[in-house]
Amino acid sequence: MKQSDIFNADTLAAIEKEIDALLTRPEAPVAAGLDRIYKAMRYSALAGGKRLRPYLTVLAADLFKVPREHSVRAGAAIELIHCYSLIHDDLPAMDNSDLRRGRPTSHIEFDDATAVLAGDALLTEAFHVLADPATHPDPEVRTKLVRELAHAAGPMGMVGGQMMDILAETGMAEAEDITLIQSLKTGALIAVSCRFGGLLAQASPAEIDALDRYATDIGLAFQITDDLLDVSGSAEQTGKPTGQDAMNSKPTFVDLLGEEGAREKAAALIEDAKQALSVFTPGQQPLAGIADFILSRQL
Ligand code: GRG
Repeated sequence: MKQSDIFNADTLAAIEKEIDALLTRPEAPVAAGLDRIYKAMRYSALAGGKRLRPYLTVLAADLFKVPREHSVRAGAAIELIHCYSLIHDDLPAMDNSDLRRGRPTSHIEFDDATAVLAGDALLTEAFHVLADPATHPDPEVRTKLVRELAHAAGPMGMVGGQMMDILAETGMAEAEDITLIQSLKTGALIAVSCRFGGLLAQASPAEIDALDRYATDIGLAFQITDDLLDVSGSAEQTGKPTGQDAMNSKPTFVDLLGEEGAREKAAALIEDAKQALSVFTPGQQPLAGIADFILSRQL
């Protein structure tokens, strides 16, 4: 299944336009350093990518008819955090990768210091965007968005998962450990992307829980398909080096369950994710489509 079969081109264009606008350098003051930091932020954040996380925010918010101007902006803030994590993950001190989204990584194109700063700037800018009244008129809603994203991206979320992943070694991890690592490293940001739809709408706790269950399932399935692509995909297809998990001795579901078992687990998670959406009948089809895309994705 191709991304263009499932993702709406106008929605993707609106997300792209928002990220571009958010990363436009204010004209003053004139300084080469400011030109360089914006250039590096834009290089990584406007370099393609599936835009899965903001797309999920928009679709989850659509369930409650949240104005697109709010959901696109809130989703774009999450994408800035995602782009920061990719820049830092590719650094020599972490995965030491030279290819991302089919292009040289930030530290190769610029240098290590610029890549660190570009990541830092994308991270901090995300919260600047969320705290702005343009994201939502109600300050309580904005505070919840900031709090939930900080939690998902921080030590009990993506950063904590990345630290666990760095310490983990193949052969030492059980299914439970791998699930915890992946649910923090990759799953937390995917989960908050969906929860944002409910938070923007001030939806009920039951509705937010249903979004959370859907997101937790697709997040884990997403990581399993990422591991499968690392084993059987190519750099031309994925835009990043493959075979990295084995090279870095990273424990994955493919090690634990084999390729077939990992595919079966991903399929079961996707079925459960679609079940979780039943509370949103009849509006759940677009989110169900994303779940199917995750299972069959080739990039
Ligand atoms: C450095 C704090 C810090 C965290 C890094 C997200 C992450 C944690 C590392 C990325 C490494 C990786 C390959 C993780 C597996 C799943 C994943 C997040 C893949 C990349 O996301 P996609 O496929 O990428 O959505 P695009 O380019 O489409 O946005």
